Amino acid sequence: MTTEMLQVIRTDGTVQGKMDPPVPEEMLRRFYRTMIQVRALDEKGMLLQRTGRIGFYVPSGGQEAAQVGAVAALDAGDWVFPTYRDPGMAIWKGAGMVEMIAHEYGCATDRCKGRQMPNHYAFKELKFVSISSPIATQLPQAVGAAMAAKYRKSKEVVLAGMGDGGTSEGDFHVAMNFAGVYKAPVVFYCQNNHWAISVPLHQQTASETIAIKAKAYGFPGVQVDGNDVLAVYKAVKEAVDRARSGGGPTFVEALTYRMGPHSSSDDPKRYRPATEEEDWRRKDPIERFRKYLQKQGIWTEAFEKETWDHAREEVNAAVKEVERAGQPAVSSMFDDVYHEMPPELRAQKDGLIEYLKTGELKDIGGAFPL
Ligand SMILES: Cc1ncc(C[n+]2csc(CCOP(=O)(O)OP(=O)(O)O)c2C)c(N)n1
Ligand SMILES: [Mg+2]
Repeated sequence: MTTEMLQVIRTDGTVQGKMDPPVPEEMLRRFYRTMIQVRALDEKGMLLQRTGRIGFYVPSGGQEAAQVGAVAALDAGDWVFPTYRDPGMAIWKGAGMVEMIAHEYGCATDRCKGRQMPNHYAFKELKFVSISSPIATQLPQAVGAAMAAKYRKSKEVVLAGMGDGGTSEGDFHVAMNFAGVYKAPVVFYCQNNHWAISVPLHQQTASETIAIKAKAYGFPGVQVDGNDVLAVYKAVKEAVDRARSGGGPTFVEALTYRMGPHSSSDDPKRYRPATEEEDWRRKDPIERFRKYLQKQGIWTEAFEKETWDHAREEVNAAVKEVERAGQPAVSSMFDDVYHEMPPELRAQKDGLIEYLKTGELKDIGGAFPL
């Protein structure tokens, strides 16, 4: 058990740890591109919400390295049980921008048919499991999936994501205990961004660190600089390798910061000092990785421009496409509930369709209140 925070890239972009084996250059570029895709999606997501085109958005600015470094340590066949602040994990696993944004709109082409909360993506074929809104409920599910993989001798590993706030839930302790006892092939991955909406970390736990809690459950816990994509990758890769080789769970705590509001419905100025945000802005994970790439001779201005242009064009084109899709048919809310629709529900559906024909029902939109 170590209480030292693992770091590879210092804030000035110089290297202090060692990547062994080294990360190939193409993968370094992909880290950068994906982090920028997440930020471009965020910029647009907040604008779309502020201009009333979507109801709700959850930004994850500041946590791009924590998302991308962790998911990159998995194999394609591994599972992610994410939180609502992990779009980078979905993008890395192969989710398309059109599908991501269709979900934000809950439009006719949204896979969730507008029935899930925005930002609660689900990509079955990518093993990116539908996001649970009640925090930490995904953790026992993730351990269950890991146990299933173990029984099937499949070598699949499960990443179980949570925030610092999630660690105060009963589900967190249930999952940790079960995984420790049965050596489930799971990596518990906590993005400690220091806030759970307006609740600061020191009101969340009296423990020295969150990672140290793993010791009580009988498996290793490590703390890593969550704004350092290489450190996150390294720590999670070790944990994934341990899980895959039968060594059981690991807990990884990534220290990071939510640079924006909790969601589009939150105003962090009401509960945290601006100086704290400024301090963390200086540790911006994208800036830090850019400096690193620059020092490695990989970054050029042309690469920067091309990466940002591509990310913004991709997002803008996706918005255009999604807006053409329109809303799901109101009558679709009756679908997928029963294999054969019971007569009372059929009557309600028919009644609603008749009522809609009167044209009395106008705009039923509005901001989601969370
Ligand atoms: C069981 C439960 N209680 C309360 C909430 C309301 N809620 C939504 S997000 C959140 C804060 C979670 O904080 P954290 O786990 O640190 O994740 P972060 O939002 O910082 O990424 C809370 C309390 C919820 N969704 N589920
Ligand atoms: Mg948090």
